[in-house]
Amino acid sequence: MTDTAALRASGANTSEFDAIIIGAGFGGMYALHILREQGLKVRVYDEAAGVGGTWFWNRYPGARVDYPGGPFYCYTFSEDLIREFDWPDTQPDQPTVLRYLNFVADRLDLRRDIELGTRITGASYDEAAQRWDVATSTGERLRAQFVVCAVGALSAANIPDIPGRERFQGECYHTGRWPHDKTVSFTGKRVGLIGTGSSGIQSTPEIARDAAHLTVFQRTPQYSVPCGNRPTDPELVAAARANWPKFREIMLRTPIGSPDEPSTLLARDHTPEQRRAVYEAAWGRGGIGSVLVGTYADILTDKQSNEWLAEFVREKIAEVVEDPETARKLMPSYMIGTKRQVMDDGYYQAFNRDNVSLVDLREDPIVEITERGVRTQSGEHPLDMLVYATGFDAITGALQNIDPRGRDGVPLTERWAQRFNSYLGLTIPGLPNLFMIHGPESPCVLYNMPLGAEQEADWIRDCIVHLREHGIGAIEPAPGVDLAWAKEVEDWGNTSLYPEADSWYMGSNIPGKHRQFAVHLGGPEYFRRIRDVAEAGYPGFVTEPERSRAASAG
Ligand code: N01
Repeated sequence: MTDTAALRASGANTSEFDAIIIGAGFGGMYALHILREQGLKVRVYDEAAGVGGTWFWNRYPGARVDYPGGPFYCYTFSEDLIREFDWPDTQPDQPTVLRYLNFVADRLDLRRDIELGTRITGASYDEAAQRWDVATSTGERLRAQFVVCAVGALSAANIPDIPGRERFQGECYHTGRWPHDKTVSFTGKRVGLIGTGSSGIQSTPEIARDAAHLTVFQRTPQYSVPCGNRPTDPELVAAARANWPKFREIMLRTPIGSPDEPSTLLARDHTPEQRRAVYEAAWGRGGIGSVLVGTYADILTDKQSNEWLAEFVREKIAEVVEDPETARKLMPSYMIGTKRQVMDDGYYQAFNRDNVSLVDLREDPIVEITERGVRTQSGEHPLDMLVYATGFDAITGALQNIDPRGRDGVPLTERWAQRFNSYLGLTIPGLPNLFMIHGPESPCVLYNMPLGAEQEADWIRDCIVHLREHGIGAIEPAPGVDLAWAKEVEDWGNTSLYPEADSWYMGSNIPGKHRQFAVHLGGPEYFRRIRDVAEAGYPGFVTEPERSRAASAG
């Protein structure tokens, strides 16, 4: 029996809402604010002990915003919020972002409608009533016409199934589930770190500073660029505050929702000397946007352009890392940027320390985890602490963990067994009245995520208002539109080099997950596209007249 069916059978009291939002991060908090403004009775549920979503959980040492930050990685809809919060750095650290989200929760009086420490354990659609039955970890029974999944693209932690994983007797953490109720100390400890994506690379210098020894277990070497964090420029902040609509308009126009215009230069139009000067200038400024988007327009579309930049970064690694054998192991070979680009603050330099060593798992694979450490083919590495920086079942994992049952009781995991599908990256065939923020086939992780969440949540609000105004009780994608949408997403993907890499964008990091590019690359084109659908009266959707209105306006 499913959680929701068991609750229904138990006769537990039901709380009725117009909309239930799952997740109290950037997307969920904004959706609460704007749905409440429409007079809807709304409640947000989150498993965490605080608001913040991804920024609540990812509090590992060194976690920072890797997007153009300052007043640009935040809510953009309110000039008051822009004026009232001071961002100290261009690449704010995790505590600052979490402080910001708490500030917003108070400023917009969101907390009275947020239930923390409460996981959604199941949801099933009652076709006759046009309502979702939702079960929680605290045994509550909820009912709502609409469910908004703001569950986070990077929230379902991936802990690889390495033999002996349960046997390790030391301290053990995942970067994406870092403890919020205690301070983790590395002092005097032998620490093992598995994984060299953003989380592993950002935490390496921080752990190395205090640990007795740090062993980094690397499967795929990465290109990391300097993060270039610096104090926020007061003149830029003053200009942004004085002219916020203008700044926002630029962000809405640029491909990744950034305040910086992308380069329009092509690498092949420059001489090697000119290219070097462009790369060096970007390297000096630091930041992912600066190096990947600010140098040449064709880095992610032209293999030669990509290789020129990749070679430049490999040269930088060779310059920094003193031991040639370690430098060799750190050299990446995949096309730069096609796995999620990483930025760091002293990653390669950390390997010049006496207390840091690198194990190249391609040459010396992990055999098992033991009570006392990690055994690779060459022998055991004794450890007091093991840190998994092994990423997430990205974009689809968190939704599948909830596994909502739509029409005919079919669970999402079954619908998505062969491939995931959506319409507009916002809705799923067979799951009426369920919406996603940063779902698969939306721009999600390849766009400014707060700005993307605002635009997607605005679309969801407008859709709900439209349904209410027209006496419509249920909406869902029409048969076949998901296939056309998948083709559109694939066509956008094929304009780039992304589909050629083994990355979590492609699902390749999870054993058994099918290979499918999960991101819509259209950026502003995507948002124009979904707005057009709304303005045209929602073509591609089928609707049913409303049968009853259970929840009253709040
Ligand atoms: O996860 P990842 P992450 N044995 O999937 C390795 C965002 N983020 O948490 O590349 C050994 O990137 C895996 O190896 P491989 C950002 O979008 C943002 O670091 O699959 N190793 C890889 O090295 C980012 O991309 C910030 O061969 C195994 C690592 O684990 C996303 O979150 C900060 C393994 C996982 O890297 C995820 O980043 C941090 C195994 N069995 C994160 N399985 C900001 O700054 C996996 N690996 C905003």
